Amino acid sequence: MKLSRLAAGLALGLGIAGAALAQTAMKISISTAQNSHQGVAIDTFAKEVATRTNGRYKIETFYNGALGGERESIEAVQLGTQELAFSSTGPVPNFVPEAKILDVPFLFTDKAHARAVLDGPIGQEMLTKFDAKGFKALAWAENGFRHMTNSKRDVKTPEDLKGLKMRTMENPVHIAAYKSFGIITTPMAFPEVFTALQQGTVDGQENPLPVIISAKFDQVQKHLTLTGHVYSPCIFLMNKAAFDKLSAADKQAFLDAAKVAVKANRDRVDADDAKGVADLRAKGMTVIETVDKTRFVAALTPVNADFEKQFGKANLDKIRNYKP
Ligand code: EAX
Repeated sequence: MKLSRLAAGLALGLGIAGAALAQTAMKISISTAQNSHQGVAIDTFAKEVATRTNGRYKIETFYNGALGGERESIEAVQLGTQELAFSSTGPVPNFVPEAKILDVPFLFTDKAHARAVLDGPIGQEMLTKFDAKGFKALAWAENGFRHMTNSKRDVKTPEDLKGLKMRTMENPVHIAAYKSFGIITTPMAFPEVFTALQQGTVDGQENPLPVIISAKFDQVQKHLTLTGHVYSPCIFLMNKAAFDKLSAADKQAFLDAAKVAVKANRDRVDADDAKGVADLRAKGMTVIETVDKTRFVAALTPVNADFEKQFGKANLDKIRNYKP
């Protein structure tokens, strides 16, 4: 064993990682709070990387958009000013257009379906598309199924969405679809959303329960409907040059760490989904749990025709009908 490695192992064993030893620090960021499904993901990743590299790599974790919103973080990773980011796919199509197809509304039937697609050949092949853009995409993770909240009224049918001013992600597929519902779309980075809702700049927003809970949107939103209109993946992105510099064993350590983190992330999404409605009701939100999904799907017929043209019906069907 090399001396530096021994020192690192010892330091870690004694709980004094960060002492004088050959250690490379890398940054990773999320736009949600530490106490969230995304926080669990990067905290687990940091711990796993430290263990698997005997403390030679220290992953510094940043929460709440402390290093910028998701688009800015991805930009920083592409430039290499930040080594890693964990992000929803919201702004990803601006960098890797191939990923756009995943954000099509009502594409996935449930989380098991989405996870199977992302972990299977379709998702894994898509991860390789990031290479040419300066990224190493380590793994898909999860944000969850997105639901609508607003401060104006209960949304029971797609007609109830008409005229609502809603913050959207900076994602062209979402924006096109939500316009088709009659929503007045206002794209905005996540760190600005709470204030925009509080000040009434927008009436509503849409996000998975784990995000709604961790961002405390119940404090500024009254009405929640479980529309589940879009499955929102997350992704672990690393600067390609930084990844390429790692030894083969360390590359594997990072990939394995991401895999363990994805499991923790998905488990937390499941836990939040299981208790989210009761939690948010207890905090004063009215929650509509069941809607006639076929009506929401039907409202998207015109824009779906565009999506079929843009992505190819065969490609969409391949995802829709995927069986592991
Ligand atoms: O990644 O921007 C969004 O609405 C995202 O879902 C949120 O930042 C969590």
